Amino acid sequence: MAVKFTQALIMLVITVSMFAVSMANKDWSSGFNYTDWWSRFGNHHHNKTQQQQQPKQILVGGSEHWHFGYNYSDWAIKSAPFYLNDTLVFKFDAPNTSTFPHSVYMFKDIYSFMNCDIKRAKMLANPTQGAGEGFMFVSKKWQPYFFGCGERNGFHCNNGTMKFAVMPMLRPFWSWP
Ligand SMILES: *[C@@H]1O[C@H](CO)[C@@H](O)[C@H](O)[C@H]1NC(C)=O
Ligand SMILES: *[C@@H]1O[C@H](CO)[C@@H](O)[C@H](O)[C@H]1NC(C)=O
Ligand SMILES: *[C@@H]1O[C@H](CO)[C@@H](O)[C@H](O)[C@H]1NC(C)=O
Ligand SMILES: *[C@@H]1O[C@H](CO)[C@@H](O)[C@H](O)[C@H]1NC(C)=O
Ligand SMILES: *[C@@H]1O[C@H](CO)[C@@H](O)[C@H](O)[C@H]1NC(C)=O
Ligand SMILES: *[C@@H]1O[C@H](CO)[C@@H](O)[C@H](O)[C@H]1NC(C)=O
Ligand SMILES: [Cu+2]
Repeated sequence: MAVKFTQALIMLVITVSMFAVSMANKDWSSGFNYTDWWSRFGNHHHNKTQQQQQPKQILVGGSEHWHFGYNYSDWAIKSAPFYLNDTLVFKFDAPNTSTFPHSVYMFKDIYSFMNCDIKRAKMLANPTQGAGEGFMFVSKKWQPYFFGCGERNGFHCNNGTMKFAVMPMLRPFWSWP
Protein backbone atom coordinates (compact mmCIF):
# COMPACT_ATOMS: atom_id res chain seq x y z
CA MET A 1 0.00 0.00 0.00
CA ALA A 2 2.66 2.49 1.11
CA VAL A 3 4.96 1.33 -1.69
CA LYS A 4 2.29 1.94 -4.28
CA PHE A 5 1.64 5.38 -2.86
CA THR A 6 5.38 6.26 -3.08
CA GLN A 7 5.53 4.98 -6.65
CA ALA A 8 2.52 7.05 -7.54
CA LEU A 9 4.06 10.11 -5.93
CA ILE A 10 7.32 9.65 -7.85
CA MET A 11 5.40 9.29 -11.10
CA LEU A 12 3.49 12.44 -10.30
CA VAL A 13 6.68 14.39 -9.57
CA ILE A 14 8.25 13.20 -12.84
CA THR A 15 5.12 14.11 -14.77
CA VAL A 16 4.94 17.55 -13.22
CA SER A 17 8.60 18.31 -13.84
CA MET A 18 8.28 17.16 -17.45
CA PHE A 19 5.34 19.47 -17.80
CA ALA A 20 7.32 22.30 -16.26
CA VAL A 21 10.17 21.75 -18.75
CA SER A 22 7.81 21.82 -21.68
CA MET A 23 6.17 24.94 -20.25
CA ALA A 24 9.56 26.62 -19.96
CA ASN A 25 10.20 25.97 -23.64
CA LYS A 26 7.06 27.77 -24.64
CA ASP A 27 7.27 31.45 -25.34
CA TRP A 28 3.94 32.25 -23.73
CA SER A 29 5.01 30.89 -20.36
CA SER A 30 6.98 34.14 -19.97
CA GLY A 31 3.57 35.77 -19.67
CA PHE A 32 3.65 34.75 -16.01
CA ASN A 33 6.79 36.84 -15.49
CA TYR A 34 5.34 40.26 -14.83
CA THR A 35 8.62 42.11 -15.41
CA ASP A 36 8.80 40.48 -18.80
CA TRP A 37 5.12 41.00 -19.40
CA TRP A 38 5.32 44.74 -18.76
CA SER A 39 8.25 45.07 -21.14
CA ARG A 40 5.83 44.21 -23.96
CA PHE A 41 4.61 47.77 -23.69
CA GLY A 42 8.17 48.99 -24.14
CA ASN A 43 8.51 47.80 -27.75
CA HIS A 44 12.07 46.45 -27.48
CA HIS A 45 11.23 42.78 -26.85
CA HIS A 46 9.01 40.25 -28.54
CA ASN A 47 9.86 41.15 -32.08
CA LYS A 48 8.27 37.87 -33.17
CA THR A 49 4.94 38.74 -31.56
CA GLN A 50 4.93 42.13 -33.20
CA GLN A 51 5.67 40.72 -36.61
CA GLN A 52 2.65 38.47 -36.32
CA GLN A 53 0.54 41.56 -35.64
CA GLN A 54 1.43 43.35 -38.87
CA PRO A 55 -1.40 43.87 -41.38
CA LYS A 56 -2.00 40.77 -43.44
CA GLN A 57 -3.08 39.95 -46.97
CA ILE A 58 -6.17 37.78 -46.93
CA LEU A 59 -7.17 35.87 -50.04
CA VAL A 60 -10.95 36.08 -50.25
CA GLY A 61 -12.38 32.56 -50.36
CA GLY A 62 -8.94 31.03 -49.84
CA SER A 63 -8.11 28.59 -52.63
CA GLU A 64 -11.70 28.95 -53.90
CA HIS A 65 -10.96 32.51 -55.01
CA TRP A 66 -14.02 34.63 -56.04
CA HIS A 67 -16.66 32.61 -57.88
CA PHE A 68 -20.36 31.84 -58.07
CA GLY A 69 -21.81 29.40 -55.55
CA TYR A 70 -19.22 29.48 -52.77
CA ASN A 71 -20.63 30.70 -49.44
CA TYR A 72 -18.54 33.79 -48.68
CA SER A 73 -20.55 34.74 -45.58
CA ASP A 74 -19.56 31.41 -44.15
CA TRP A 75 -15.97 31.96 -45.25
CA ALA A 76 -15.89 35.42 -43.61
CA ILE A 77 -17.19 34.06 -40.31
CA LYS A 78 -14.56 31.32 -40.30
CA SER A 79 -11.79 33.70 -41.36
CA ALA A 80 -12.50 36.35 -38.72
CA PRO A 81 -11.12 38.39 -37.11
CA PHE A 82 -10.04 40.92 -39.70
CA TYR A 83 -7.97 43.89 -38.62
CA LEU A 84 -7.56 47.48 -39.72
CA ASN A 85 -5.22 47.86 -42.69
CA ASP A 86 -5.53 44.19 -43.62
CA THR A 87 -5.73 43.72 -47.38
CA LEU A 88 -8.49 41.65 -48.93
CA VAL A 89 -7.41 40.07 -52.21
CA PHE A 90 -10.12 39.16 -54.72
CA LYS A 91 -8.97 36.78 -57.44
CA PHE A 92 -11.13 36.01 -60.45
CA ASP A 93 -10.11 35.23 -64.00
CA ALA A 94 -10.94 37.65 -66.75
CA PRO A 95 -14.06 36.42 -68.55
CA ASN A 96 -13.76 34.43 -71.74
CA THR A 97 -16.19 32.37 -73.82
CA SER A 98 -16.30 29.60 -71.20
CA THR A 99 -16.14 31.53 -67.90
CA PHE A 100 -18.58 34.01 -66.38
CA PRO A 101 -17.58 37.51 -65.39
CA HIS A 102 -17.38 38.56 -61.77
CA SER A 103 -16.77 41.91 -60.14
CA VAL A 104 -16.45 43.50 -56.71
CA TYR A 105 -18.95 46.03 -55.40
CA MET A 106 -19.20 47.71 -52.03
CA PHE A 107 -22.70 48.31 -50.66
CA LYS A 108 -23.54 51.59 -48.99
CA ASP A 109 -25.31 50.03 -46.02
CA ILE A 110 -26.53 46.78 -44.54
CA TYR A 111 -29.95 47.06 -46.23
CA SER A 112 -28.57 47.29 -49.74
CA PHE A 113 -26.19 44.47 -48.79
CA MET A 114 -29.04 42.25 -47.59
CA ASN A 115 -31.05 42.87 -50.76
CA CYS A 116 -28.01 42.88 -53.07
CA ASP A 117 -29.20 46.27 -54.36
CA ILE A 118 -26.46 46.99 -56.88
CA LYS A 119 -27.91 50.46 -57.56
CA ARG A 120 -26.90 51.39 -54.01
CA ALA A 121 -23.40 50.01 -54.37
CA LYS A 122 -20.13 51.30 -55.73
CA MET A 123 -18.02 49.29 -58.15
CA LEU A 124 -14.55 48.65 -56.75
CA ALA A 125 -13.29 46.25 -59.41
CA ASN A 126 -14.59 45.49 -62.89
CA PRO A 127 -14.56 41.95 -64.35
CA THR A 128 -11.00 42.26 -65.64
CA GLN A 129 -9.41 43.55 -62.44
CA GLY A 130 -9.35 40.23 -60.58
CA ALA A 131 -6.80 38.66 -62.92
CA GLY A 132 -3.16 38.03 -62.07
CA GLU A 133 -2.32 39.13 -58.56
CA GLY A 134 -5.99 39.93 -58.01
CA PHE A 135 -7.80 43.06 -56.91
CA MET A 136 -6.61 44.41 -53.55
CA PHE A 137 -8.72 46.30 -51.08
CA VAL A 138 -7.26 47.75 -47.87
CA SER A 139 -9.72 48.10 -44.98
CA LYS A 140 -8.42 51.39 -43.64
CA LYS A 141 -11.45 52.52 -41.68
CA TRP A 142 -13.01 51.21 -38.52
CA GLN A 143 -16.39 50.49 -40.08
CA PRO A 144 -18.26 47.52 -41.46
CA TYR A 145 -17.59 46.77 -45.13
CA PHE A 146 -20.20 45.08 -47.30
CA PHE A 147 -18.91 43.33 -50.41
CA GLY A 148 -20.69 41.56 -53.21
CA CYS A 149 -20.39 40.54 -56.83
CA GLY A 150 -22.30 42.98 -59.03
CA GLU A 151 -22.83 40.75 -62.05
CA ARG A 152 -26.28 39.93 -63.44
CA ASN A 153 -27.75 42.84 -61.46
CA GLY A 154 -27.20 41.16 -58.10
CA PHE A 155 -27.98 37.58 -59.07
CA HIS A 156 -24.45 36.37 -58.25
CA CYS A 157 -24.74 38.16 -54.93
CA ASN A 158 -28.22 36.96 -54.00
CA ASN A 159 -28.33 33.51 -55.50
CA GLY A 160 -24.67 32.71 -55.85
CA THR A 161 -23.79 33.68 -52.24
CA MET A 162 -21.08 35.98 -53.60
CA LYS A 163 -21.31 38.43 -50.72
CA PHE A 164 -19.87 38.95 -47.26
CA ALA A 165 -19.36 41.58 -44.60
CA VAL A 166 -16.30 42.31 -42.50
CA MET A 167 -15.80 44.53 -39.48
CA PRO A 168 -12.09 45.22 -39.11
CA MET A 169 -10.97 45.31 -35.50
CA LEU A 170 -8.39 47.43 -33.77
CA ARG A 171 -5.26 45.49 -33.03
CA PRO A 172 -4.49 44.69 -29.40
CA PHE A 173 -3.00 47.86 -27.95
CA TRP A 174 0.36 46.35 -26.97
CA SER A 175 1.17 45.64 -30.60
CA TRP A 176 0.91 49.21 -31.80
CA PRO A 177 4.16 50.35 -33.36
C1 LIG B 1 11.57 38.15 -15.96
O1 LIG B 1 11.85 38.77 -17.22
C2 LIG B 1 12.89 39.74 -17.14
C3 LIG B 1 12.97 40.44 -18.50
O2 LIG B 1 12.91 39.55 -19.57
C4 LIG B 1 14.19 39.05 -16.76
O3 LIG B 1 15.22 40.01 -16.67
C5 LIG B 1 14.00 38.36 -15.41
O4 LIG B 1 15.16 37.64 -15.08
C6 LIG B 1 12.80 37.41 -15.43
N1 LIG B 1 12.55 36.90 -14.12
C7 LIG B 1 12.28 35.63 -13.88
C8 LIG B 1 11.97 35.26 -12.46
O5 LIG B 1 12.29 34.78 -14.78
C1 LIG C 1 12.99 41.98 -35.75
O1 LIG C 1 13.21 40.81 -36.53
C2 LIG C 1 13.67 41.05 -37.84
C3 LIG C 1 13.82 39.74 -38.59
O2 LIG C 1 13.25 38.67 -37.90
C4 LIG C 1 14.99 41.81 -37.79
O3 LIG C 1 15.42 42.09 -39.11
C5 LIG C 1 14.80 43.10 -37.02
O4 LIG C 1 16.05 43.77 -36.91
C6 LIG C 1 14.26 42.83 -35.63
N1 LIG C 1 13.97 44.10 -34.96
C7 LIG C 1 14.31 44.32 -33.68
C8 LIG C 1 13.92 45.66 -33.13
O5 LIG C 1 14.89 43.50 -33.01
C1 LIG D 1 -24.01 30.58 -45.92
O1 LIG D 1 -23.38 30.50 -44.64
C2 LIG D 1 -24.08 31.21 -43.65
C3 LIG D 1 -23.22 31.21 -42.41
O2 LIG D 1 -22.72 29.95 -42.11
C4 LIG D 1 -25.45 30.59 -43.44
O3 LIG D 1 -26.15 31.30 -42.43
C5 LIG D 1 -26.21 30.64 -44.75
O4 LIG D 1 -27.43 29.96 -44.61
C6 LIG D 1 -25.41 30.01 -45.87
N1 LIG D 1 -26.11 30.25 -47.14
C7 LIG D 1 -26.39 29.29 -47.99
C8 LIG D 1 -27.11 29.71 -49.23
O5 LIG D 1 -26.10 28.11 -47.78
C1 LIG E 1 -3.15 52.11 -41.28
O1 LIG E 1 -2.31 52.65 -42.27
C2 LIG E 1 -2.27 54.07 -42.30
C3 LIG E 1 -1.47 54.53 -43.49
O2 LIG E 1 -0.71 53.51 -44.04
C4 LIG E 1 -1.70 54.56 -40.97
O3 LIG E 1 -1.66 55.98 -40.96
C5 LIG E 1 -2.55 54.04 -39.82
O4 LIG E 1 -1.98 54.42 -38.60
C6 LIG E 1 -2.68 52.54 -39.89
N1 LIG E 1 -3.62 52.13 -38.87
C7 LIG E 1 -3.44 51.05 -38.09
C8 LIG E 1 -4.46 50.81 -37.03
O5 LIG E 1 -2.47 50.32 -38.21
C1 LIG F 1 -11.14 30.63 -69.97
O1 LIG F 1 -10.49 30.92 -68.74
C2 LIG F 1 -10.31 29.80 -67.91
C3 LIG F 1 -9.75 30.30 -66.59
O2 LIG F 1 -8.69 31.17 -66.78
C4 LIG F 1 -9.39 28.80 -68.59
O3 LIG F 1 -9.21 27.67 -67.78
C5 LIG F 1 -10.03 28.39 -69.92
O4 LIG F 1 -9.12 27.56 -70.60
C6 LIG F 1 -10.34 29.61 -70.76
N1 LIG F 1 -11.10 29.20 -71.92
C7 LIG F 1 -10.91 29.73 -73.13
C8 LIG F 1 -11.77 29.24 -74.21
O5 LIG F 1 -10.05 30.60 -73.33
C1 LIG G 1 -32.75 34.43 -56.53
O1 LIG G 1 -32.88 35.62 -55.77
C2 LIG G 1 -34.11 36.25 -55.88
C3 LIG G 1 -34.07 37.55 -55.13
O2 LIG G 1 -33.68 37.34 -53.79
C4 LIG G 1 -35.23 35.33 -55.39
O3 LIG G 1 -36.47 35.94 -55.56
C5 LIG G 1 -35.17 34.02 -56.18
O4 LIG G 1 -36.09 33.11 -55.65
C6 LIG G 1 -33.79 33.42 -56.11
N1 LIG G 1 -33.74 32.23 -56.95
C7 LIG G 1 -33.09 31.13 -56.59
C8 LIG G 1 -33.10 30.02 -57.60
O5 LIG G 1 -32.51 31.01 -55.51
CU1 LIG H 1 -19.98 36.91 -59.77
